[in-house]
Amino acid sequence: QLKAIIFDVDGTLAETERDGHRLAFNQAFSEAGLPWQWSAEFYGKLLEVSGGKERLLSYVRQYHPQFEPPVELAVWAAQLHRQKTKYYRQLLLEGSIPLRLGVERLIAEARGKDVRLAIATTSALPNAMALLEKFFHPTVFELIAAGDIVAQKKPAPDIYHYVIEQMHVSPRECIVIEDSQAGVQAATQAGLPTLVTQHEYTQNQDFPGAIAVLSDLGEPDSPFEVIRGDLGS
Ligand code: XBP
Ligand code: MG
Repeated sequence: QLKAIIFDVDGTLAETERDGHRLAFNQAFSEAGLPWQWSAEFYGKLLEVSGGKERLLSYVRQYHPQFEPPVELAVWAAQLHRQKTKYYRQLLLEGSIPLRLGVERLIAEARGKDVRLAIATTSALPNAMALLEKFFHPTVFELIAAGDIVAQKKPAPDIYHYVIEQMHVSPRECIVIEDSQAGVQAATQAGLPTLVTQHEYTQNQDFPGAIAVLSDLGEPDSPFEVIRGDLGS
């Protein structure tokens, strides 16, 4: 019996990376007087590191090892990330990023059947909230677990362990919806059955342990495609 659905945010509820997080980072770089600009293609590579601050630090270490920030590198990264958060929230509020196909429908159906709903995301809480507040009533998700609430970000299972513990559910009574390999790794390591809705940045990834890989969540007039796996299991 399905008791809860746990959703990832970035890439799963909405395609936030290319025209959201990436552009916000670029705006923050310009504002800081830095000549760095991430192309959509290059950002796909950077996405191997989850967490915006972690991604930024890994980029600087790899591509600008001589960069000398005015303050300690981690402090500088946190400051730049705060500015990036401001720009990201603006982009979302302007309405440039819609929900993915089928997300709203599935959430409405789950609510109709008293299936509990929660969020498990790597992105910073203010970023996740900007998206959730724009599209959903505050009572829709009983738990929103985000960003630095746990020590280790995805692919570590910490965020999913946290959600299971807070909700007092057995992992087998839940379904996780994720879009990335790191997300699947995190969820399956916590014993959670996981469905993938892939997209441009994750279409070449493997999702070992996932129940199935889908094109999206689908709508009656635009059904999803099963790319791998078996929904009957
Ligand atoms: C999302 C992330 C986040 C976003 C950026 O992963 O890795 O870091 O890219 O958001 P997931 P922040 O979908 O697996 O949660 O800058 O707020 O970290
Ligand atoms: Mg994701």
